[in-house]
Order: sequence, then C-alpha cells, then structure tokens
Amino acid sequence: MNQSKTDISTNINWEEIRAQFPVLNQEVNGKRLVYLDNGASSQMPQVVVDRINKYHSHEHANVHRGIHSLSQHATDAYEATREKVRRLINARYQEEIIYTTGTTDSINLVANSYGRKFFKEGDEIIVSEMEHHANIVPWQLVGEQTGAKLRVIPMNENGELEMERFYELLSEKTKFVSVIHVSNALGTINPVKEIIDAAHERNIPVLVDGAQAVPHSKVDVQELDTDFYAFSAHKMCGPTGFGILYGKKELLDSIPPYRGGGDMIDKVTFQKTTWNDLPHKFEAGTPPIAAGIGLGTGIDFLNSIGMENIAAREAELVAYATKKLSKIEGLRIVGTSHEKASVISFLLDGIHPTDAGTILDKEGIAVRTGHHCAQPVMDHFNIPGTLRASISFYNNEDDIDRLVDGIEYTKEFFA
Ligand code: C6P
Repeated sequence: MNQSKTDISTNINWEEIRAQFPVLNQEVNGKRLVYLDNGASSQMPQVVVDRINKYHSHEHANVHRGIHSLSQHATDAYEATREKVRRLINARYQEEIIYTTGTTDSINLVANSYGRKFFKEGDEIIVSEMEHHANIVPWQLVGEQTGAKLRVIPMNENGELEMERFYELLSEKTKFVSVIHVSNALGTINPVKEIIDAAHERNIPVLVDGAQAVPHSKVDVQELDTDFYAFSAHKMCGPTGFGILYGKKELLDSIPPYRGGGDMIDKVTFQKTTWNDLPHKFEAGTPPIAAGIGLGTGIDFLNSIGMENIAAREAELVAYATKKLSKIEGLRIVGTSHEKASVISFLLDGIHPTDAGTILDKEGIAVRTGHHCAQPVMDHFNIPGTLRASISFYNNEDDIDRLVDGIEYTKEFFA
C-alpha cells in the first residue's frame, strides 16, 4: 500500500482522525486490532467517551423533573442533542425528533402506535426482502393483532429491489410501506425516494429504516419527504441504548403513545389521562440520559469532518476493498448492487463463515459472521450466512490489506 495519508480531494488527515478512537489502538489476540464490524456497532471517539464520563462524574441528575440546578443542567445538555439531530437530518421541527433506545425501538413505536390505530383485517404492509428483522417482526406482531398482512418486494441476484414488483404490490389494500435505506447484509442503497413518491401518490405513509444510512451519508428527511425515519446512536460514533425516530409532526400528533409512564403525560386521574406535547408524548420514563448527551457529541464530531467527506472516504475504502477481495480465488461477494455503501458480504469456497470468522479473529480481525439479522436475505441466496466486513471512515487501506492477508491465511488453514 502506498497511499497518501491525506486524502487529496478533501485535504483531510484521516490518520489523525483515526487516532482519536482509543479502542482501535490495541492488540487483540496478540495482533493490532482491525475493526471491520462497524455495521454492528461503530466505535466512539475520545471526545464522546469524555463527554459521557463528564456527565457521570459531574452532572448526573434526572431530566425534565427537577427544579434544582443539576437537573436543569442535565436537561439542557440532553435536550441540546434534539436540535443537533434535527439539523443533521434537516427535520422541520424539534418536536419531530423522538428519542428512543434505537432503530428497533423506533420501528416498534410506529408499528404499535400507528398500526394498532389504523390497520384492520385485509390491510397490507409492504416491506422488502432485504429488511433487517427489526423491520419485519414488529409488523408481523401488529398484524397478528389487527389482521394486516405483510407483502414483500423481492430482490434480484445482485441484491437490488425489483421495483416493478413494488409497483405491482401497491394497491388500495396497502396501508403502510416500511423499507430499509441501506442493507446491513448486502450494502445495497435502495431507491427510497422513488418508493416514497410512489406510495405518497396513493396517500400511503412510509417508514425508512436508516440504521445503516445516517452514519455514512447526508440524509435529508424533508428532501426524501419520508413520514418516519429510524436510526441508532451506536452506529454513528455514539453510545448504545439510544436512537431516534423522526416523524412528521401531523402524523405523530395523530397517533397515540406507545408506552405509558412518567414524563409522557399531561394530567393523570384514575378516570382519564391526557398526553404531554410532542416529543415527550412518546418518551415515557427516565431515559438513557448519558447516551443522549453522548450522541450530541458524536454528531458534533461527525459534523467536524463533514458527512460528504465521510461518504467520499468510505466510498474510496469500499472500492479499494472490493477490488482487493475480488482478486481472491474462491471468494464470492454476496450483494453486487450498483449502488452500495460501507458493507461487503462474502463467502469462501468450502469454508463455513463462522469457521472463517474464528480464524480471522485469531488474527486480530473483527468481522461479523452469520445471517446479520436478515434471514430472508440468506434464504434468497440459499446460504447459511456470510462473512461481513463493514467499513467506517476511520478504517484505512492497511486494515483492508490485513483482511486480505487474513483471508489467505484462513484458506491455507482449511486447505
Ligand atoms: N444491525 C448489524 O450487525 P438496533 O439494534 O436497534 O440498534 O438496530 C437494529 C437494526 C435495524 N436496521 C438495520 C438496517 C440494522 O443494521 C440494524 C442493526 C446490526 O447489522 C446488528 S443486528
């Protein structure tokens, strides 16, 4: 590898950025860690770790409840994240940003609140064949309660949605469309704008699962005109246990709360309870305060680099990795869509992905193996699972070269 450490197009020193991630600076199994499991969870830069520590060390108090200074300070820090998220995804109002515990929680919120209110026997919800389980099971659960059924947009052998089939599935029975923006199992970037526009022509609301999109590109919910958009903090340099549901204000106003408890109420009597205003109507109980504050610092960090620069750097690394992996004999890439981001899934001839992943781990290389919580994708390709390298802007060409060496070693090991 003989590549300049400073990206010429953006003049960003990516090695300096990488150095801000303390986790990457260690050995695992006696080898320098190569972390290529960013799709499962990305790492946190030191500033995020420090910010969370500061909250725990000096600022801890419950939010929205106390008149004492510490509580008000915690509330201000926690609420500041809402504006940062609003700006990041260009939502119209802060009230449209609902704090959740992650993408899974965000989708469950919509499936329960919207679905239980509006779905009935014979209704149809369209999802795609490449959904994460988090965008399948909540709809099945609400379908069991309401009689609504799932309809599935199939994909082709490249792992691209068959859009003509989507148009055929749209009918007067369709009451909701919920699709993944970027596939965590294949890396496919889906034409969500086209899907949203087609659904809106029939007044059908759309949720987009953006868990693998927001960390890697500039997402603009107003430009997409999506009704709901879900993502997780821990895939975008933030901590676990925190996530976001964006929803259009009028839609959020039209659906009931999903969970009951403190903070989400206006007035409680044994006869009747009324709800708090948005966004608090959907935020019952004491939230993960430190995680919310941490996400705010994570967003500051991403903004300091620039989402466009992050997307460009990751595209460069994905292209480099695809080229290198394609040259390995007996390696097959699963998911060859023209539009791809950050994820490369692959198989090695005659070697089970779990066995290969175990050997790579011994070499200090962290990849994910298995079905990636997308079993229908594996069923489509008739495979038990894949090895998955998921790339972040703080990876570098050396990481990819180490992966290539690790794969060659794995092949020799099993030969
Ligand atoms: N995918 C992966 O390794 P949570 O767990 O709620 O933060 O995110 C769920 C989820 C939903 N949608 C997509 C597209 C996702 O990728 C994920 C999480 C991880 O691919 C863990 S299974």
